[in-house]
Amino acid sequence: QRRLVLILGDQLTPALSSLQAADRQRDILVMAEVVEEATYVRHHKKKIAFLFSAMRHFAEHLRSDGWTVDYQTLDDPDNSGSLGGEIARAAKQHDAAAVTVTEPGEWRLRDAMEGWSDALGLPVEILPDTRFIASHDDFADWAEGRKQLRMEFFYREMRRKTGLLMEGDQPIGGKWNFDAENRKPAKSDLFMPQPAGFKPDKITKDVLKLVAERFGDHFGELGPFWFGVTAAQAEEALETFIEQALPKFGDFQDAMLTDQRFLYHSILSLYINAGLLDPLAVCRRVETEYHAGRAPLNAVEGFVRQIIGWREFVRGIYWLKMPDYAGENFFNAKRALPDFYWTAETDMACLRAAIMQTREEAYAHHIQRLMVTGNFAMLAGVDPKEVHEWYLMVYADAYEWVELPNTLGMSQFADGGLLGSKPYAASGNYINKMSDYCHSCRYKVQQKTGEEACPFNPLYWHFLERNGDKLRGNPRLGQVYRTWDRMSDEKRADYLDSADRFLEKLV
Ligand code: FAD
Ligand code: DLZ
Ligand code: SF4
Repeated sequence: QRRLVLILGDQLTPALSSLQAADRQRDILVMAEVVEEATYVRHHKKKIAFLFSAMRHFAEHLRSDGWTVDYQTLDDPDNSGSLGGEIARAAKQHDAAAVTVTEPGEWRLRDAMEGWSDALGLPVEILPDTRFIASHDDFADWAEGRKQLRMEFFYREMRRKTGLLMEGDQPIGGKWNFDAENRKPAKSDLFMPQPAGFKPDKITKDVLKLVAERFGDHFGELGPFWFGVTAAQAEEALETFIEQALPKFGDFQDAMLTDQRFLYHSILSLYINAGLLDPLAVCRRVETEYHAGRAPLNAVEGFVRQIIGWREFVRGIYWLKMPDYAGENFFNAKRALPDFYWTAETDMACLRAAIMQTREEAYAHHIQRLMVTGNFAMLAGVDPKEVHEWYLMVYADAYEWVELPNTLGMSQFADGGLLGSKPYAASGNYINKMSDYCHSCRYKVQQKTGEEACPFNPLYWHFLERNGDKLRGNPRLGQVYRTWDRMSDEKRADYLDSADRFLEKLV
C-alpha cells in the first residue's frame, strides 16, 4: 500500500531514516515550502533562501535517483500554507494508506504531528532521527540520577562510543580536552581563510526572487548569496575549511576581529543541520587530518568536541526538558530586546560588528553569539524569550533544538545552571583581550564608570549585584563577589549608578 514520506527542509539527506524505510517504486515523497515554517518566527531572508534552494536541489536529486517527489513550491496557488495542510492535500491526491516522517527537530512541530493521524484518518509513523550519535533514550539514560549535567562527561561517552581520537579506551594525547590551548587572540593578515562561496544557479535565482517578493520585510540582507545548496557544494566547503582553516581552528577559536567575520571557523553548521553534511562523517574526515600530521591535536579535538560533544549534548537537553524549558527565566528578566539588535545602530563597536555581520551573512561565530550579543542581553536583563526568538530568526543554522539550549541555557543562564555551571558574564576586559573591537569604539574599555566607560563594565557589576540572591551561593563566583564586597561603598554606588543611567536610555 502506498505511503507518503514527508521530508522536511532540514532533512536533506538520502540516509534519512524515513527514506531508508521507503520503497521507491511504491511510495511518494512529499516536500513543501510553506509560509507557516517561514514565519513562525520571521527567519532571516538568507536562511529561507538557503533552505528553499537546498530543498529544490534535493528534490531534483531524489527524482534523478528514481523517486517520485510531490514538491509544492511556495507560490503554487494550491499551497495550503502549512505542513499539516500539505500532507492532507497529498494524502487525498495520492490516495495514500499511511504517512511516514523522520522526527522533526523542533518540539512545536513534533507536537503538531501527534494530531495528524486523527486529522487524516491515517496511521502516521514518526521514526527516530538517526543523524545523531545519541538517541533520546541514550541521553536520558546518561542523565538519569545525575545532579548536574555537564558536557565534558557526556562528551567522553561520545568519544568512547564513536572511537574518535581514541587509543583503545584512552584519549589520544593523554587528555580528553585541549581547550586551555584554544584561547589565543588573533591578528589579521593577508592570508586569512575564506569560506567556500558558490554562484547562484537558475534554481537559486528563482528562489531569491521569490524570497525577495514574499519575505522582503524580514530581517537581513538577501544578497550577495554565496551559501552552498547541495551536498556536493557542502563537501567542497568542508574541504576548503580543512585546507585553509582547520590547523588554526583551535588556537583562535575564541578570537574576534572587526574585518574578519569568519576567522578560522568552519561555517558548516548550516549544512550539517540541514542534512547536507553528516556530522559523524565530518568528524571522521577531520580526524584523518590529525593522523596525516596536517592538523594539530588541539584543533582536531576542539572541532570534534563541538560536534559530538556540544551539539549532541544540547540536543539531549532540549528533548529531555521540553516543552517547559522554553519558558524558563531564572533571573526573571523582563526588558525588551533593544532596537539595535535589528538595526546595528549602536556606538558599542563589538555589538555593531556582530549584528552587522549577522544582518549581512546570517552568521556570527560562537564567541560573538556568546560573549557579545548574548553577554550584553544577559547583563542588561533582557527577557530570555525575546533573546531566544532573535537567535532563532537571524542565523542560517538556527533550529530550536540547537538554538534554545545554547541561548537560554548557555548564554542567558535562564535555566539556572542546568547546562552551565556559571553565567557567561564578562566585562569589557574579556572582549578587549579577545578582539580588536575596542580600538574603534567610542567607549573606553579601560574606564570603569561614567559616560565614557565601556557599558559592559558597570553592567557586569549591576548584573551581579541585582542577582546576588541567586548567584552568591555559586562556588565559581565566590572570588568575584569577594572583589565586589571589598570595594568601597562609593565605588560600588558609582558602578550601579553608571549602569542605571545607561539602562535608562536603552531602548
Ligand atoms: P565552528 O566554530 O566551525 O564549529 C564547528 C561545528 O561545531 C559547528 O558547525 C557546529 O555544528 C558545532 N558546534 C559548535 N559549537 C556548538 C554548540 N555550542 N552547539 C551546537 N553545535 C555546536 N549552533 C547552531 O548550529 N544553531 C544555532 O541556532 C545556534 N545558536 C546559538 C546561539 C547562541 C546564543 C550560542 C552561544 C551558540 C549557538 N550555536 C548554534 C552554537 C555555535 O555558535 C554555532 O554552531 C557556530 O557558531 C556555527 O558556526 P561554525 O559552523 O563556523 O562553527
Ligand atoms: C526553517 C524552515 C523554513 C524556513 N521553511 C520550511 C519549509 O517551507 N518547509 C519545510 O519542510 N521546512 C522548512 N523549514 C524547516 C522546518 O522549520 C524544520 O524542519 C522544523 O523546524 C523542525 O526542525
Ligand atoms: Fe565593546 Fe566596550 Fe570594547 Fe566598546 S569598549 S567594543 S562596548 S567591549
